[in-house]
Amino acid sequence: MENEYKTALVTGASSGIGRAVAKQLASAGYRLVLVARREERLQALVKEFEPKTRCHILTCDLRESEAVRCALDGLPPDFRTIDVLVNNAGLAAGTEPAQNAEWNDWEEMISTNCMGLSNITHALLPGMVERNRGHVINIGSVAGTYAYRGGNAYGATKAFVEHFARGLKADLLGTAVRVSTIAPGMVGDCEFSLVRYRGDAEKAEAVYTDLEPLDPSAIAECVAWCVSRPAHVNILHMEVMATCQAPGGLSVSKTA
Ligand code: 8X3
Repeated sequence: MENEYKTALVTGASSGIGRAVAKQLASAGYRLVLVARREERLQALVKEFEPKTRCHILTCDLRESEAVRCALDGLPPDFRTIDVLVNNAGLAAGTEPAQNAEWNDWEEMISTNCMGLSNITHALLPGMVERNRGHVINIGSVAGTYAYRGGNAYGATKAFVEHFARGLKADLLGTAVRVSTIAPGMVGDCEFSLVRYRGDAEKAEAVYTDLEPLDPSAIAECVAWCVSRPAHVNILHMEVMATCQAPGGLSVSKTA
């Protein structure tokens, strides 16, 4: 049986993977609620999509649960029934070893990647269950499965994202609501690395020189594929790496 999804909400829709997902879902005929903090960027996206795709913009900070609830309550009636929630908003900050990391960076990653994602999921899930229709798609990371140097708190937040989805799937058993996590590896052509290196463009670009990373559209295609599976098929986890990337294995130090 085909699913009957009509409206998708994408967080972090103003750039990178979120923007690419919004594009894919727009071309698949979805009505879109686009969430981000930067309104001008969302406006530009809406200009690109309309009139073919109906869009509604929500500018709010996902870390603030009251603000999230107010924003969702204020959605116009024909945007209120969210069928697909794409939990994409998130960031990595810093690559220092844990013992040298900035507390603010950890706090920002934990509050955005875990709290923000939980806030909006908590707000939208009951409606999906009530309608017995919906799909939560989390954008995780290979960093949530494979630990690497400097990945510390970022990897841990993505492990949360991954495991949270598995927990949701367990709780949603017996309903038609589906849950997926897509875990990308290196994705270029977006702000991920620039944010991680706090705006240092040289360092950010160096990560992707002499190799071919994924681009955001590769991940957006995975999202579109997951949501378009027949209603009885739930893709729980997809791990997607660039061909040039592989899990690194264990390290040993003889000086410790
Ligand atoms: C980031 C994945 O491989 O760039 O989510 O650390 S990687």
